[in-house]
Amino acid sequence: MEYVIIAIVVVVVAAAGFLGAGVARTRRAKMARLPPSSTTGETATLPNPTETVAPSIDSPTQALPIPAPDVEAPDLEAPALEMPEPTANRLIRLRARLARSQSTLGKGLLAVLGRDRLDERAWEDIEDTLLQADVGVASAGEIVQRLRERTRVLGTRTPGDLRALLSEELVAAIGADTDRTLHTFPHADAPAVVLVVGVNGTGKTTTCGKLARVLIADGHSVVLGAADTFRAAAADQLQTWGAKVGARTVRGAAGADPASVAFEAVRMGTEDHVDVVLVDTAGRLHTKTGLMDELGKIKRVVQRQGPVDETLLVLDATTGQNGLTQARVFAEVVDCTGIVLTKLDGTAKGGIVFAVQRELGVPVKLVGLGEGADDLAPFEPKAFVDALLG
Ligand SMILES: Nc1nc2c(ncn2[C@@H]2O[C@H](COP(=O)(O)OP(=O)(O)OP(=O)(O)O)[C@@H](O)[C@H]2O)c(=O)[nH]1
Ligand SMILES: [Mg+2]
Repeated sequence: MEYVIIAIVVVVVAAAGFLGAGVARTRRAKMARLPPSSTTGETATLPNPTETVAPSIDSPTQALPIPAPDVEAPDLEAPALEMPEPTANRLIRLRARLARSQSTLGKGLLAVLGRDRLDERAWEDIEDTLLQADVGVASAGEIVQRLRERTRVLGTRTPGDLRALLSEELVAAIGADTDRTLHTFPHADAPAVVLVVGVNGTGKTTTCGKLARVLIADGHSVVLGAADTFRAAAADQLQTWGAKVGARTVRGAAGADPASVAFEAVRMGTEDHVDVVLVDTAGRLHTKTGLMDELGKIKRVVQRQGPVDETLLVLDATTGQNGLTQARVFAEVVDCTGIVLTKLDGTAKGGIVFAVQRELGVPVKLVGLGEGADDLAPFEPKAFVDALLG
């Protein structure tokens, strides 16, 4: 009998020891999946407005709260940070991306100027070529008039001289002296704030991601604000861009108030002494509140902490005059300070650069020339015209 009791005690002790080891292993596995407390490129998530729990938006150096045992911490492995390409002369390096516009607009113009006689018909053909490339009636008329006048006065005839004149006139029509500086320099006690707005699908989120890379390549630190809470995937998309270059993303729960996300992004940027906060916004909404009201609110709420330094309007170059009409509505409501013209690589209508500035009275500051991470270039009129004329 004694043997039986001793055997039972031994079995019970062994089983308890085995279970204890199993629990400890599970805990260690869960802790290993927690994001490291000092990782850059991490995410801060705001709670759903209906939640009563205080938001977990601590600075990266603060200890993270221990998760409830039944909550799986997301697998956030620290990615190897990419080093974006320097931005100097990007447009020159990406000039081949303008091939479609070059072969219609550039080659078309040079072919007419190369004719034996520059008669009435020739000037009409030049104007038509400009119009077909979406340069717009007013700009096309002006370019032709000035070119015509100067060739007459100067008696220019050689192809080389005509090309130089054409180039000068195109650069002048775009505005060689226009200030295209991106206002991204931080203030004494607050980051520079850039709002990115535009119709859905134009490339806002992509532009935020690419711009973060441009800024980081130029030595700035960046926080991204995912104020497009309309699509759940939008914040993920932005966060993916940010994580690659070590920019933190502030995001809210699906359907959260976009203005509160933008506010929090700026607050966090200020607290962390970051140089620039980039705020991505929605291009459409499913609530009754109009998109324009929403954008106005985002701007007002952000301005409680300091100025909005840039409001960039993203415009898809392939949508031509249609896109321009939609952009006009945005420009009227939010005071845009610059245009980002995307997808110039996918259109033969690069002339939209001329029309958009004239129509909206806002300079093109950046151009998108592809889907690649470093395919966003500061806009330089001379390099652009050189690329068009080949
Ligand atoms: N070829 C090309 N594609 C681009 C460029 N910029 C953006 N895109 C593509 O355009 C598509 C839409 O881009 P998004 O950044 O998601 O557009 P969005 O404005 O944020 O869209 P919504 O959030 O739905 O309003 C993506 O497939 C991008 O890769 C560009 O310069 N060239
Ligand atoms: Mg988007």
